[in-house]
Amino acid sequence: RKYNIAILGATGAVGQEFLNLIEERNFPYDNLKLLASKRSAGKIISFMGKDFTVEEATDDSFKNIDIALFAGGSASTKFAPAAVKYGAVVIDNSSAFRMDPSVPLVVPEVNPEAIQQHKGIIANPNCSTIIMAMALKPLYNQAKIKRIVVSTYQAVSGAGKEAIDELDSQVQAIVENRPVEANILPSASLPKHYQIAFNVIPHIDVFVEDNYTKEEMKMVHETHKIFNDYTIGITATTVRVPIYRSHSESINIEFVEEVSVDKAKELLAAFPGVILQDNPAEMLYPMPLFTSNQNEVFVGRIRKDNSVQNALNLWVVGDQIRKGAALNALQIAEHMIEHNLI
Ligand code: 2RA
Repeated sequence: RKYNIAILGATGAVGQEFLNLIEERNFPYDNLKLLASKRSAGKIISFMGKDFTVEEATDDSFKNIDIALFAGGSASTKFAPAAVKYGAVVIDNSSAFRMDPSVPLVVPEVNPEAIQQHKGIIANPNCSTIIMAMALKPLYNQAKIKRIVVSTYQAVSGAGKEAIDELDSQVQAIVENRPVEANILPSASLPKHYQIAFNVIPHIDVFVEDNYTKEEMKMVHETHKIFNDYTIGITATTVRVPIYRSHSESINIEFVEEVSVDKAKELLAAFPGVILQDNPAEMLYPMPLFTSNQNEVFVGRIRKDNSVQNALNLWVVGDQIRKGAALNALQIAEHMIEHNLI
């Protein structure tokens, strides 16, 4: 069977990756509708030898659509109800519905069973949460997790195409000894902006309770929901770094019982969607240089944390636009097709 697909946010970094992946994975589509804001409507995108004109999204855009892939942003809140009303399954990469009890929050390799509870919308977790969840799940299957301390090193792609372009232009300006412009990071909506080239910014999204950021609290609340385990202690520090596409994460995990380094390596190497890259003698460890544009999440630098009982340190790297967003969403659709859920 083939499916009628709509991509909302087709002209952004995640929207473009949806198209790359649909082609690469030979996703069974019949009709494809590319939707965006009024500003982007009219753009021509050539895809698989055909030219598609990007249309301005309206409620009626979702008539006869089977699967609506939402790249993210405020448009999700606006159009999800209409898409569901028209009978489409919405797979939404925005944060709008992630904590809604009636909306499954899914990483297909981690909690696929949640998909069938959907009421029309399935939420894609935040990129940094997905990447961490892929490393946690094989270990969590072995031993319950008591506490997680995570620090992230997040690519500019997480802040969209404009942030990627801004890193580019800042590096060019510095190389050519011209003044550097900063208009996007930490977030376009904030009153102040900082240069990201040759800098790191310990601020992603906006500040919330206890001077954590929304990004840090997403890692806490979304991980609890995905694992359906609200007893795990989680604390996060999320940082923007001058990297184009991959998010890196330093994760310290405390288990209720010992998980040896060898056991952890065995479990991670066997987990679908994870690649173990851990051989210090060969200087082998995950780096954005190797993980960008890849589908898997890469794990290395696995060490016993000798400062406390039953704890390990991991270094985890994954492509934010692929597994962190577009690939995870498309895999949810693939899972639904495979299990006749759509
Ligand atoms: C970021 N995780 O990296 C957020 C949203 N994609 O900016």
